[in-house]
Amino acid sequence: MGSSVVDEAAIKEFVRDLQRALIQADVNVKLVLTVAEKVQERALEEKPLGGMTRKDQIVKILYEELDKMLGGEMGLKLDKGKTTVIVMLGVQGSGKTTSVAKLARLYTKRGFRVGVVAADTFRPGAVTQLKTLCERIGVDVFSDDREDDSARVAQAGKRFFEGSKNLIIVDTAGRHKEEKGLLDEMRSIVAKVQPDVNLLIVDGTIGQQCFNQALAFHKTSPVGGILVTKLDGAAKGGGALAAVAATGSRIYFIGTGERVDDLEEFSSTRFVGRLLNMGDLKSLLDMAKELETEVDEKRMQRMMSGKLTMDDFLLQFEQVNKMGSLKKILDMIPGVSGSMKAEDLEKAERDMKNWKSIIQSMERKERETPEILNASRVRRVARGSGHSEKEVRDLIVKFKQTKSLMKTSKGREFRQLLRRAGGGHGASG
Ligand SMILES: Nc1nc2c(ncn2[C@@H]2O[C@H](COP(=O)(O)OP(=O)(O)OP(=O)(O)O)[C@@H](O)[C@H]2O)c(=O)[nH]1
Ligand SMILES: [Mg+2]
Repeated sequence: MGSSVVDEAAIKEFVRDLQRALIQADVNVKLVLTVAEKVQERALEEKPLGGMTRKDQIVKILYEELDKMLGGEMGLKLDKGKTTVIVMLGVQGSGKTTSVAKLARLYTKRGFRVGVVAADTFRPGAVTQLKTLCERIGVDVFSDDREDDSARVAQAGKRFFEGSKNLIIVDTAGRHKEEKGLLDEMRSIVAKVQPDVNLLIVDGTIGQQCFNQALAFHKTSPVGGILVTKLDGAAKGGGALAAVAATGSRIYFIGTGERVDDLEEFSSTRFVGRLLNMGDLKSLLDMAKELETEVDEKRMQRMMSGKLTMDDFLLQFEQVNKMGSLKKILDMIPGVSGSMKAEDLEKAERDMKNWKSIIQSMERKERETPEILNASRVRRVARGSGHSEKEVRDLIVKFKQTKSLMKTSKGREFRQLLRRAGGGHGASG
């Protein structure tokens, strides 16, 4: 009792530490509170993996929650077989023009034929800036200095490159007499060129203003992705999380300097590590994954030696079910094997649900040593789970068959299948 109270106090203290770190990193306070609550709830519920400290475990949980919010690590997938049009959105000085060149560089390296459109007709010098940057990296720029309607330039540029390029990036203005004018301009550019992605460029150093900026753009031109700039300095970029929250889109790239090569693909382990001032979290998460597999290994070992518990039985089936290869597994089990039809599979899935509620009604002792399940225990479990005694007895029979199967050569195959199915269930659980 005493130790769990201490544990709870420690958990709360760690969560408060992390909360402070996030707020210092400019993460929106409301977001911090929501995430922290979830983290605390999970930390109190989940036991740390053997060999992992409470603190590491809480960081891991926090990472998982933030990663969920950030949408994972999936990069921006572009298809070389079609022409993709990206329009840059962002307030003045956020880094749009620089990022156009960075993206052009990156995708040229990846074998794309990139064309850039200079549609910032507002700021004198904008076209020259873009041309200078692109000349250095050998990327074609379309511009028209007689036209001051940016939407028309954008459209002409798209037409110009269509057919010869498979990635067209449109640079836009960020400066305007007033915000409304800028948003209207973006709306008409987007209406004219029908981009595949509206990429929002967010200055990583601006912090809390991110939310309203992102929301304003998103309302006029739905944001499809985010690029956070200027994360080469001291800024932690927590404001960018608000841009994610406001638009519901992912961060795809991080700008890490003024040079054209200073662009990184977004990595949530690095980003969250930076927010928490803990470097790249990858090694911590790798360790957790290893510990998780070890636990599984131990379970496997136990199963191989024929010491199967009801919990093992259920857990393995649940894992397999998650992987969607239930049919293959069930085919190997005595009594279920033979050709499985769709309705059989449905029945098997139903069975599994029933088994789960039956097993959950067993006492711990009974789950660990099912042999003790005598008639009166079976009756109690049946009543407790709302199933018939026959169903409980059937489950026990299946369990026994599986247990003895584990020791045979067919069992080895079975275990390999389970291992493959259950393997690689990583940090996201
Ligand atoms: N340190 C650093 N500086 C950056 C980064 N990205 C852009 N900058 C600098 O930020 C300043 C503004 O960048 P621009 O690309 O001109 O910004 P913009 O959004 O096009 O600005 P407007 O055209 O005025 O709307 C320039 O001095 C860039 O060198 C970055 O990732 N890191
Ligand atoms: Mg610019």
